[in-house]
Amino acid sequence: MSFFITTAIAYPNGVPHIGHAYEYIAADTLARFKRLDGEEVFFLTGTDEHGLKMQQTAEKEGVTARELADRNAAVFRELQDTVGSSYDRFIRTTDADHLECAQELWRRMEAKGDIYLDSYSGWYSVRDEAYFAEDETEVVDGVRRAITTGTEVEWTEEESYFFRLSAYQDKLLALYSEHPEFVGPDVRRNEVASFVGSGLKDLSISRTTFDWGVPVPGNEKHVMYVWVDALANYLTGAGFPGDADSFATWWPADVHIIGKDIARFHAVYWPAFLMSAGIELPKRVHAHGFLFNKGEKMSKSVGNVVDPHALIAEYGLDTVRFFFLREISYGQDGSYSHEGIVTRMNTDLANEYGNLAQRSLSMVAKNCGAAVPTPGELTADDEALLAAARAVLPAAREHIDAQNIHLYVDAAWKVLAAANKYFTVQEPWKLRKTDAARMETVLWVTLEVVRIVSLLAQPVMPTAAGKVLDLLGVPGAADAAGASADSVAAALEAPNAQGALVPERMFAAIDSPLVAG
Ligand code: ME8
Repeated sequence: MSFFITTAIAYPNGVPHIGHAYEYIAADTLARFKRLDGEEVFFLTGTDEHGLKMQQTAEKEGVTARELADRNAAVFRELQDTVGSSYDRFIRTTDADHLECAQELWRRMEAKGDIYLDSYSGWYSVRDEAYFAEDETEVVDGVRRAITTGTEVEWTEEESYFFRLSAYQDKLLALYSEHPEFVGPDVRRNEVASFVGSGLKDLSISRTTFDWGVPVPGNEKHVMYVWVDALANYLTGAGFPGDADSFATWWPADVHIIGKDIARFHAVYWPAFLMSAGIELPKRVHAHGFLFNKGEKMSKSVGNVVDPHALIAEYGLDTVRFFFLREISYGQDGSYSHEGIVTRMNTDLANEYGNLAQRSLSMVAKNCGAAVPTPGELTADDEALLAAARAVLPAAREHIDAQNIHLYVDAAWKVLAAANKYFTVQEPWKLRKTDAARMETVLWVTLEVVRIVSLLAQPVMPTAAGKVLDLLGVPGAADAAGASADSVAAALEAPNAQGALVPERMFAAIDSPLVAG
């Protein structure tokens, strides 16, 4: 099975912030889960380099748009590595194959009769790279702003190509009702459906007043509206139009991971462009919420923009990844703070996970000659705990397919809580003197749960979970936890040191219990 997952491609007009890191971490976790579950994964991310925002920022900085893009694209790519992202391609909309793809998409929409030349006059927000109707704007302190985003808009009047978006209103409404899974979470689908239901105007899709963009085929006076160009990146990544085999393998995308502010572009414009071009639609668009610093919107003027590198340097990568995915209901807005991170680190990680692994492993080292303990007959308590642990994987699959990442982590941590209780009640340190055989069983059951939880925790905390699995002697675990996609694939394909084949599906190991090695 193939699984194609994408993130939004960021504007490299500045350096990345914590919201970008959050999006990469979540998408990476989904990609890693699918890989460990035996699927062929293609994880695409990158930068959205054209448009007026890039051109204007470059002018302010006294560099060319190309120089600005080169400089910051490198910073975004580096952030992907810093957050441990296992992306397969980092696409830049200035890549040659992307130019070809965006132009082919245009030609197809044109061939369908959906593109016409006219003139545009209306409000445009450079910050949002979006057009706004008059009634979507308001004047605050003498400055006209978009109501939803608060960004300044400017009057724009020029010759422009239009896309017949109005012709797709009914088709889009039919899409949302026949395929409610197309947009998640529900609140975003309702928003988008109500926007479409209230009537769609044709969309201006080219500009003539600047030239930093993809030239319109057949009329080089125009460059494409940056969102036509940007959305096309998902097709470029899949191999459109040149690589038919690749395209057949990866398209349609399984899920586009984006933030809620760009749901309209992905759930209205994008499917309309694709319908027009006669290309299959992606299976799902999932919009996550926004991150706030202690509940406040991050902004340069408030001075609370946190550099993701600083956060990771302070708390460690696994902790930051775990915190974001555990703390925030994926799809809703979330807040982070020093106190919040430290609490999760101390309770969920140090106590519930680290302590249990450390105590059970060190008892094994001291009392079982460091070999895997041999279980005797299992009690009802043993069976119940093991059953709960083994039930997490099927639940996890459902949570992951609905992008309910927080529920997935929660399911694993509930089992850990039960295991901690079990360990306390069973008192294996007392059994050591009274009933060594029972002690071994209790340790075996505990390690079994630690192993299962660690397998499940790998996509979230590749390094920490990989280390625990290594200590437990689970083959291939450390390699599979590696940061790059190559090493994951290699770990899944290559024989391990003992010469035995690493289970192709890492999670299949959940059903084959811990054995002495
Ligand atoms: O929108 N919290 O780029 P971008 C969480 N180039 N997520 C956030 C966030 C925050 N505070 N701020 C931004 C663009 N994001 C376009 C995308 S895709 C074909 C083109 C998310 O750099 C945002 O929602 O402004 C988006 O998904 C991503 O970061 C990139 O935002």
